[in-house]
Amino acid sequence: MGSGDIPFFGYQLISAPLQANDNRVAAPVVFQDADFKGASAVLQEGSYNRVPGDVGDNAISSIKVPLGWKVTVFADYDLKGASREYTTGSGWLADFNDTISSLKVERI
Ligand SMILES: [Ca+2]
Repeated sequence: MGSGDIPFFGYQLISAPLQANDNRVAAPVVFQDADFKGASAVLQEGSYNRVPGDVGDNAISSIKVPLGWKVTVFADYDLKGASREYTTGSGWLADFNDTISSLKVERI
């Protein structure tokens, strides 16, 4: 059984490849590398004046955002600087790659 397969009362649910905006994730997740790889941190609702967990400052390269959530990313600490809103995930943050220093997470 692969790591993405979920045993469920004797049945085995074979998971499809995760999509960028995957509502099977319960909360937004940020990743250090593109395509949802590398160190990651699950986000709760609220404001993060620094990037949480092991991902690090100026390191986020991809993000998953489930339906019903919005993640606003900021280039500087304390929710300052250039910002962008994500209501769907992205496997590559392009010009925001390795620039994020703080985040705001909301239910919408
Ligand atoms: Ca990175």
